[in-house]
Amino acid sequence: MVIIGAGPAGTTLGLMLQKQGVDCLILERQSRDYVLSRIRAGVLEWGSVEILERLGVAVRLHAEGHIHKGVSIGWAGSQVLDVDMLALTGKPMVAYGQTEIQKDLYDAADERGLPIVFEADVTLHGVDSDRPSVAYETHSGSELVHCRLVAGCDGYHGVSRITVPQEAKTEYEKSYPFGWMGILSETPPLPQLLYANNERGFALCSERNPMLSRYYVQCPLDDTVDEWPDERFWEELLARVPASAAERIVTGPSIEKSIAPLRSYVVEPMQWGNLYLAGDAAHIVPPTGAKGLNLALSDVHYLAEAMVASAGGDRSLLDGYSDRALQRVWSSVRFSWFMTMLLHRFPDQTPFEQKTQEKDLEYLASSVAAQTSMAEQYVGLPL
Ligand code: RFL
Ligand code: PHB
Repeated sequence: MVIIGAGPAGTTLGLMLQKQGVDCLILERQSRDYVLSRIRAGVLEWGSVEILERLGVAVRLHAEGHIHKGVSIGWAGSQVLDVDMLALTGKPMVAYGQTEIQKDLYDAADERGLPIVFEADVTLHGVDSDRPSVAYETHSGSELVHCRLVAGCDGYHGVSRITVPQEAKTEYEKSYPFGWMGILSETPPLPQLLYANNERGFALCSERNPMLSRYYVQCPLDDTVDEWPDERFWEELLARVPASAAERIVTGPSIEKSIAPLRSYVVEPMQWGNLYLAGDAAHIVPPTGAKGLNLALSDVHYLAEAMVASAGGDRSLLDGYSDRALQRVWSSVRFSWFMTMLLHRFPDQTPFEQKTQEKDLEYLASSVAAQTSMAEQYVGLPL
């Protein structure tokens, strides 16, 4: 097998296949240091924790990850709702940065001799035939690898999905008219994740570890990082969260700052010939539901099972991979869209839409059934 992309999806898939005795090679466009420097997700579903446990890469996650039993939602200035996901569903979430997961996955790959070629310029050939091949060029020359199956785990901007001809795929897309300006700061975080819907826009308080906080504020799509000096960021964040949270937030210099656009995207089917797409290569969700990384892990859970069965001669799981994965993908796409619509202020929001959004939040606060519905999707539907 050849796996394109050594992000969380590709590296996890490689380790899963290797564990089952299936040979594979991973090709990554960027350098190892570059991949490890990207600041992304922070919240893991319990199902994702179990996937990493089964793979034997969760020792540091358990030692350093922070179990969260719920999240808080602030709205209408001072209202705060604590959704106790653990009490409502029996499952907690774990805050553990994607960067740390990626480090653990690369360390396991090194120890177990899983080959990853970094800084590889990849092209795919004949993936719709029985003899796919992958050509790649690195600083040390060019190679051509023949294989049975190709896994496209190369994210939204990779080569895999664009190799699938337009007539063989259907794309579903929604973009949102804002982005998230995110910072990391070496300050103690709030004890619980806090999402805030405020008239100035959305804000999120999250964490990476007891001395590293991650904060986001909704910003216009065309804003640049230069327009957000630390003072402006903190002022805006503190104005958007309820006063009870603002007085507990410890501010400090940012050590990382970036802006991400929000979009929902799904390609169907997630396979073409002998090419199988997984993770962000096949779908993107806005980060509001904390689902992207979790979906990448559930896709490769299904894909590894299918690839292992096919190595033993049974192709039925491979043939059904896309249908199976898309069930979970669309649940998370819907939930992430719902959370995005509930918690952000839209530039063209009418007073009517504003009123219905407020009513949604009031209903959530007053109904255990509504909170249970949110909780069961936030902690993750079963695999
Ligand atoms: P990745 O991580 O993009 O990895 C793909 C890898 O493929 C490489 N690549 C190529 N390699 C070879 N040839 C090519 N032509 C290639 N083109 C690209 C890339 O360099 C890269 O290394 O996709 P993957 O593995 O599917 O993992 C997906 C997750 O990274 C992503 O969904 C999450 O980060 C999304 N996300 C969150 N997900 C969660 O589950 N919980 C969260 O709390 C959460 N918060 C977030 C997020 C994403 C964010 N941003 C920046 C979009 C918060 C933010 C702000
Ligand atoms: C994060 O910690 O980066 C994070 C947490 C929750 C989200 C999105 C991002 O919904």
